[in-house]
Amino acid sequence: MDVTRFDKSLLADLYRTLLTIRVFETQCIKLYRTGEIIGYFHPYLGEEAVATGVCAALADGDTFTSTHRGHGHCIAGGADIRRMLAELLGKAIGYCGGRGGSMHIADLSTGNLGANGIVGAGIPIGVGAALGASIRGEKAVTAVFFSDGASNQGTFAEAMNLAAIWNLPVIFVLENNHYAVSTPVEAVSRTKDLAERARGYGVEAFTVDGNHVLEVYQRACEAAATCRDGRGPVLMECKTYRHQGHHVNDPGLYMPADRLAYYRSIDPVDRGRSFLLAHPDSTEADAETIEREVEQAVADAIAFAVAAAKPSVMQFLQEVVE
Ligand SMILES: Cc1ncc(C[n+]2csc(CCOP(=O)(O)OP(=O)(O)O)c2C)c(N)n1
Ligand SMILES: [Mg+2]
Repeated sequence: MDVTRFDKSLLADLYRTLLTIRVFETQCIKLYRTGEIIGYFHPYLGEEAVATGVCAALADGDTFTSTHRGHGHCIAGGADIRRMLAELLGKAIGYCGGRGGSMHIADLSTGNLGANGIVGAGIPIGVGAALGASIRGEKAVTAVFFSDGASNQGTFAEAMNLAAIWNLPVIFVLENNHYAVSTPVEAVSRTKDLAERARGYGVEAFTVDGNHVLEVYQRACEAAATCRDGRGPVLMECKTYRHQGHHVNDPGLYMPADRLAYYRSIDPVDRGRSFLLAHPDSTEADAETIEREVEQAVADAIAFAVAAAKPSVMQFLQEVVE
């Protein structure tokens, strides 16, 4: 792929988003280790190009649904990382008032219909949003993020079939990171490419390198155009790999060292940096400026969230007992 044909500003934006997810989660894991963040935490490290490329292809008014591994979708969708961090620290200013934590962040102002702790549950929610947009005659598209494990849930089959018969504007984004907890995808699927599953429903589908942000972006733009033309849905399978176990306390010993090394050699953030630098008008200083700004933004978000107030008991109960 000729990366020099993309605008420098797009390459810079993509690198900034990739790096923000990387730095945000790396810092959050430190806060987790010191006990400031509690509960489950499923890192998106290694998968950043999927959310970054897909969300960059979405327009104002589009929506998306997320998963238990949702920080990347949230950030790429445009969420305020200060309020995300506040949520992770259980603070009142957090996206769910400090009640939801990692797996429940939603941000309707950026089209984020919500992370979800139930595997596969975001798929029909996204299809419902697309049905609503289609009934209202809007041109909006919904991206539905889910992973290989969720593609074995009944919700996938039912939602896919409904989206197909109603030609709904849905981009099914199958983040194939090759594991559902410790179960390798090969153990639970006979198809080499999970994209094949969509074709059985008469749905256009393709497989992309999920560690290549420009490939993801370009194919997501095409998928969005297909959906806006009334020829949806589309499924894009993005092949990627986690940098670590299923959640922060899973050592991931079942992940073969050579495969981990391979995927680290095509790290999405490093590649995003090299795509920016491949542009004839880019300099090393451009990348360094982004790096400084991202580090600062995450440091500011941590300071903001640490200083923020915890909810009072009454605040905490609001909307729960009402
Ligand atoms: C319906 C349901 N079943 C089981 C679980 C427990 N669980 C949480 S994450 C997970 C694995 C999901 O794998 P996948 O869909 O591939 O997502 P990934 O973790 O790879 O992003 C499981 C089984 C759950 N949260 N919901
Ligand atoms: Mg998976």
